[in-house]
Amino acid sequence: MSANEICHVETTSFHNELGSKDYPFEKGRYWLYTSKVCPFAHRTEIMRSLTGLTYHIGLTIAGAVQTEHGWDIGVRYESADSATSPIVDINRLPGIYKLAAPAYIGRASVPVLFDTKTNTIVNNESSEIICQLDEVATQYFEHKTLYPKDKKLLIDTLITELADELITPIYRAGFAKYQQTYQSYFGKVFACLTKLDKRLSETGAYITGDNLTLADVHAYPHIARFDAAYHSLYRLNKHFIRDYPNITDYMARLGEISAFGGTLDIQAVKDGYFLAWNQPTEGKFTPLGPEVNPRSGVAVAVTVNT
Ligand SMILES: N[C@@H](CCC(=O)N[C@@H](CS)C(=O)NCC(=O)O)C(=O)O
Repeated sequence: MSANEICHVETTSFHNELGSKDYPFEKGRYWLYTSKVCPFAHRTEIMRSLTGLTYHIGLTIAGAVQTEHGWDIGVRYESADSATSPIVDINRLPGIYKLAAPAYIGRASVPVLFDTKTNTIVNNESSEIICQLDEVATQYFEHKTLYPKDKKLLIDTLITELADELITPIYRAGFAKYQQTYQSYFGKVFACLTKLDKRLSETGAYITGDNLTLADVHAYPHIARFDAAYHSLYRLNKHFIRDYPNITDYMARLGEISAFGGTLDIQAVKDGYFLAWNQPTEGKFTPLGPEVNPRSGVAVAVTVNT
């Protein structure tokens, strides 16, 4: 399998619904597998925390550095949040996929929302998982939805824009094999950041206005990884995020919310990207700079004291 084949713009295979007849919401029944490096998995950690579902859905955060054997859930990421996987005899995430669907031969990606009652995978697509967490928490608890009916169209449009104009181009540039391909996606990434900076100068606190929505949960994880990882690893080096004043303020604002800033670990992100087997660099070591705000990921200085 080549690096391009496992690039993050690939699709996922499990699309069941938490809260449906087959997967009714029950305290303690479902389990999330994530990794600190993965921005898609990060969305689900943010949402689990924002909804208060931390008390109802367990979490195993895999070791941040992925190898060719898949995510390591045996030696998990050390934190108060990350618990031992309930499937104790399986140490690698591909084993969980095999248990859930023995004939499955696709990627064993994070995030995974797993059903411990039937040993099946409910869903492995972050954008769907976060919607489902939002819905379940709104239905059963006092969570105020981040996907209100009157804003759905706007939120969907912004999420699609972020995916097509920022997130996918980040990976396409990063894994490009030719100058021209790299250049064209490089241009798209920085055009989108300029557009987002302008948008944030007009909207107020968050992407859609004064209230936090699912669009912010989509935006934060990739932007938080930009200065420390994508800028150098994927050669997206026209600007740092810190060169965009409104995005910088926005990221600082989100970083103050514990579900966002408290779930970001920039060192784990850097190790995960720079030491992984499937990244576009030969040297397997982690760069020392830039110095970033630990709650937003935005560079505070581009020099580093060694
Ligand atoms: N579309 C998926 C993407 C998930 C994804 O690409 N995860 C990556 C890490 S960032 C992964 O686990 N890759 C492992 C592999 O492909 O083997 C989502 O949004 O959940």
